[in-house]
Amino acid sequence: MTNLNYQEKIPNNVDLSTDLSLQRALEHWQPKFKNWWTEMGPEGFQASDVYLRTATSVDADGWATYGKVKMPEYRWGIFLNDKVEDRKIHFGDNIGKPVWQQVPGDYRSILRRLIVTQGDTEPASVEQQRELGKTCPSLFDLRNLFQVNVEEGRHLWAMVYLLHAYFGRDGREEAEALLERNSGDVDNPRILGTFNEPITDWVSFFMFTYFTDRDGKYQLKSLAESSFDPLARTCQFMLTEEAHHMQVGETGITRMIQRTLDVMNELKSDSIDAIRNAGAIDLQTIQRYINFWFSSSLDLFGSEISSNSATAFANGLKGRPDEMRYEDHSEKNSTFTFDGLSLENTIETQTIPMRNAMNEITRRAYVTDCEVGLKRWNRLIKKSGYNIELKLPSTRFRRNIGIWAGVDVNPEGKIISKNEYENKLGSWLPSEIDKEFINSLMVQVTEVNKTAGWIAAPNRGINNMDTGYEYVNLKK
Ligand code: BYC
Repeated sequence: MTNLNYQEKIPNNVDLSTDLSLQRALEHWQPKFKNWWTEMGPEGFQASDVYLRTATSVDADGWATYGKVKMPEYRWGIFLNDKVEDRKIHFGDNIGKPVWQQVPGDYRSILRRLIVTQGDTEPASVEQQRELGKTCPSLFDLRNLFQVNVEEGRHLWAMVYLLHAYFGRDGREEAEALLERNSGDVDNPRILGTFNEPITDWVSFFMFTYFTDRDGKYQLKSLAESSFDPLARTCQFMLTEEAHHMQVGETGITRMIQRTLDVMNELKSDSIDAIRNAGAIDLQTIQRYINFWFSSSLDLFGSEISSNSATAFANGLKGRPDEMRYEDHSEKNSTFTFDGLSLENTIETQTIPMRNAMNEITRRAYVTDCEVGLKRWNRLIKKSGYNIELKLPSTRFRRNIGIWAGVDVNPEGKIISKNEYENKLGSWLPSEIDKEFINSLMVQVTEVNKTAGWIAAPNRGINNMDTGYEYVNLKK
């Protein structure tokens, strides 16, 4: 187990002080990161004390140390899981050879692209969420938002370290560019679609942390298998932090549904108007938000048939999540059969080389994981005596990347006419009226032990603290 070095400007467990030019380069980037945080990070609250967890070592006991911190003073640093001696490549064409401690020349540009794409999402999400503090439903939720934000900032550090340490000058240039692109910027947007979608309300925030952070989990799991050992070790540690972000999403949606059910029971009605008049969010609206964020997040896995993913797998750069669960780690001659799109625009069974299906395999593992929450929420609804079922739309619905991009498909997965699609799409996604209603609920609640009326109070605090603890001391 490696303790982090907190004496240095940049906390790290990579012996940064022994590589002076790397240390200098990162110390040069650090004030730029801090400027970016001040300009693009959480709006307001920078002077408030927030009950945050910070990593002090990468082992089970030390990676989460809790205490009140002002966000700009958070100790962003570089932490990699410990090295496994004699680790060998375990998938693709080079099985059994030692993993790489340096970037092989042949794979330099593809590895850099993977790292830049991953790195780009981290600050993007902080930018997307920057206004949410103004409408937090409770101090507990405000603290969770900031915890997610500082850790996404740390995940950016994780990728920037790799770029600086292993990619020379172009790595340094890419690290600068990660602070220059901005979410939603018309001229210089973030790389992947979902990270340019605005997140201006907490329903979207919980959906994003449930669905989009879960994409993060699956992409990180794939990169945690990489034969480029520093990338694998970095992603392994990021995954420990990522779990909390998804938990914020899952418990947030659960509390929202719980509040709706409580209101329905009080009213003895499932009338949408009555629920809304009572200040709760009807389940139909929640379904439309699920449709939006799930379909958007599916695009983040790339195309169903992808030569990029085949190359990344063959070369041992990016594996499948939990690669060891599969029997064949080469997949050189195996095939994958799935429902694809025929030239006549109909759904037809197709068989492709397994390696070209790696994006789709990862997406399927993700969908199965998403379903766990849905099952839990539906149990809650059923227990309250209502016959409404929340559903994930088909993976073919509203896609912008891959074989289903631009194909008119309904949430059940059926190809329909363009006319029908255009007429109905509005009813499957949050409408302007829905958004206005949701925005009307977004009022800041910062009194200790109080929660906004549209969401149930949390039933567990952070780190065994009381739910009513003052998680953020606001500076007036
Ligand atoms: N939007 O062969 P294809 C997270 C591009 S989230 C725009 O289908 P490939 C987080 C693609 O770049 C996880 N463009 O896909 C969550 C390619 O462009 P080129 C982020 C897209 O390359 C919450 C072309 O389409 N992790 O961590 O196999 C908060 C055809 O590509 C999109 C990663 O991204 C899109 N959605 O795979 C904070 C992991 N999808 O080459 C953080 C690293 C595809 O033709 N990235 N394209 O110019 C990758 O593994 C891969 O780049 C992708 C795409 C999975 C994204």
